[in-house]
Amino acid sequence: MTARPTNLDPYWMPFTANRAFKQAPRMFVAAKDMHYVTDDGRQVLDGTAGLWCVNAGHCRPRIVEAVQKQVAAMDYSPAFQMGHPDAFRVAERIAALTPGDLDRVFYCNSGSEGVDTALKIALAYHRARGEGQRNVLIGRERGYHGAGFGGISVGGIPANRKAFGNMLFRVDHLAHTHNLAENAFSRGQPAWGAHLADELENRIIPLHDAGNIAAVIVEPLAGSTGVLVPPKGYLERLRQICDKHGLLLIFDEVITGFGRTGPCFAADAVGVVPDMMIIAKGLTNGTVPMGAVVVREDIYDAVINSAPPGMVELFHGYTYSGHPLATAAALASLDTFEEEGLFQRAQELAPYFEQAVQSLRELPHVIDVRNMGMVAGIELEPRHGEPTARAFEAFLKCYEDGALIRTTGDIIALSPPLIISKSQIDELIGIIAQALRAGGRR
Ligand code: PXG
Repeated sequence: MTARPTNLDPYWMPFTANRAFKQAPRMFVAAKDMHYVTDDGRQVLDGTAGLWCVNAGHCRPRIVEAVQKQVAAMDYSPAFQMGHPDAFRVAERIAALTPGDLDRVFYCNSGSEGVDTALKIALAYHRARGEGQRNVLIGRERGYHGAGFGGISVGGIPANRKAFGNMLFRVDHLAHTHNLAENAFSRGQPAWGAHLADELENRIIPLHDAGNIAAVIVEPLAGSTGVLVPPKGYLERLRQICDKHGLLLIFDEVITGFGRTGPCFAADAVGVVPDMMIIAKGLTNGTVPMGAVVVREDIYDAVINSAPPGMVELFHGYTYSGHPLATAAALASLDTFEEEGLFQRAQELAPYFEQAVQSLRELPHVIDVRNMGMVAGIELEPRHGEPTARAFEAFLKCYEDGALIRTTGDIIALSPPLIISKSQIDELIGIIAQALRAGGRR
């Protein structure tokens, strides 16, 4: 079904300017490796791995075949009080990939559900240990943790919160780490900013009392709000403070997982092991929705052992937790990552990618370029009285010229599939440079 539908009205599109889109729609109808195909037959180079998820590139045969085979063999299996073998296999594979004793895996279907699940497990864990008063959750400004009520509560994006009023109420936020005066044009992790973690100890803990706080949740690298790379030493410092006061540290690795920052997880890149990790997106290479929360074994044990034998221990889960199509896609994706050494490739390609994106600093209105692994943010000076317009015009121009980029505010975010070649990096940066030059006239 590739012909353009005549009626675009019924579909209420997510996080999209519906009216503008429906006047000038942009539609993809096919994808292969590094490219999408538009409904008017143009190839578009994917600079964003879809929405940060297609890390191995599009329609990879192994993944396609695994899903096709699975849908014909067993379409669905009940998630509660029943199991199917691949759900256990995927959990074992994930546990082997995640660092430290992150060894128990709870499935969901998206990052947003993963965030809610992690927050609920944190609360259940403290309660199981007789510390149910620990129920304050700490997020961070400019954090994105999906669109559920839990996620927008600990998240720190004003626009995602302001229309919705009711949120979790025992929540506080750390300051974000973005500072152009100190860190503009940093390559990799910026040098300035580790001390920002001290706010947890100096302001938040005294205010709420450590004994009332359940968990701190952060994206190790904040993606959605414009690629905010963690300052050197910052996440280490958060870890130390959480340890000192018995707070769980949750890393939301929905974007950073599966090679985006180089190694499998950002936790590996910075050498910090959280108590829980949320993953989604790249887990199935974007093919079938799937998310998971990976927790320390003793967190699982505490919750499990607090319930009477034979009883359900955690009253939480989803109809589609560990869906057979998702587990088939996950196994095939993890095999693909492994066979192709994609995380290794990401690390090897990162310096070339860095050089290429940093070359954009000379272009009109570029006020910062930042990068880590295979992710980069290019921040533009907002046009007076028209915030977001400059970046969105660049997005439209790139799309016309054959490249998909992502913008948030006046920041361009790049996160190409890890299979991108050097010449495709050059092509992507060339198209962006042209768009920035064109936009530079205003
Ligand atoms: N946590 C993080 C860190 C995310 O980036 C979610 C949770 C929610 O995941 P789901 O699967 O519920 O959407 C996300 C999602 C963008 C963009 O371009 C980012 C996301 C989704 C769509 C667009 O920045 N991140």
